[in-house]
Amino acid sequence: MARGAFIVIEGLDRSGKTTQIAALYEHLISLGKKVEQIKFPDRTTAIGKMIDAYLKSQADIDDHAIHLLFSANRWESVSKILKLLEEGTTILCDRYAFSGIAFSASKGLPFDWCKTPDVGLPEPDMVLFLDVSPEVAQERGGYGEERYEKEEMQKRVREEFVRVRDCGGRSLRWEVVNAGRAKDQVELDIRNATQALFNGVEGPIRRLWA
Ligand code: 2DT
Repeated sequence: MARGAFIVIEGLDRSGKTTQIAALYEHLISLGKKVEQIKFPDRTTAIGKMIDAYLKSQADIDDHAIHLLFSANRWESVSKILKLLEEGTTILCDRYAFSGIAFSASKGLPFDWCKTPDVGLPEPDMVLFLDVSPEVAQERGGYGEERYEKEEMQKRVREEFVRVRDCGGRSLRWEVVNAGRAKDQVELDIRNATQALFNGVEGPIRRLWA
């Protein structure tokens, strides 16, 4: 039996990640596929609660320490991810290690240092990067209240995501989707890009940057 596909959706705030993941999820359900949505940070765990307090500015945590907590928050989900994939379930994942590097590096932490704790995580079969300009994000109602939701930070993160893509390694499939267009158009692009994965994937789950 083919294993499930591991699909990660990355992007800036206001890029439509949540909407597009929900649309792809419904599409897969309508095709009768086994599919699960997960998201990082997973704010429900003990580590996730610390991250949540940090993002809401209720706690101050050193930049290095919070980076490691974001990574640990992924590692604590690895057994669940592998189990789902092995039983043939497609995973749609909202943010992953790529956000981890882009956000921390944009605060000035060394890029390679940021990458290290996530080396060896399950590698996605595809990363869809939903790209919007800061101008479009502003038109969509601007940013929210959390720590990183400021225009300057978002601009730097967008630049860091390009570096993250370029360090992806040979096997990583990274697709950029122009998410500045109408919702339906973006939805169609995402469906077309991911379609070949809907019946599962042959071969083992690779490890990220390993
Ligand atoms: P959401 O708004 O999607 O809940 O994200 N972030 C996320 C990091 O700084 N490092 C990480 O490893 C991850 C997964 C991006 C909350 C914010 O947390 C940032 C936005």
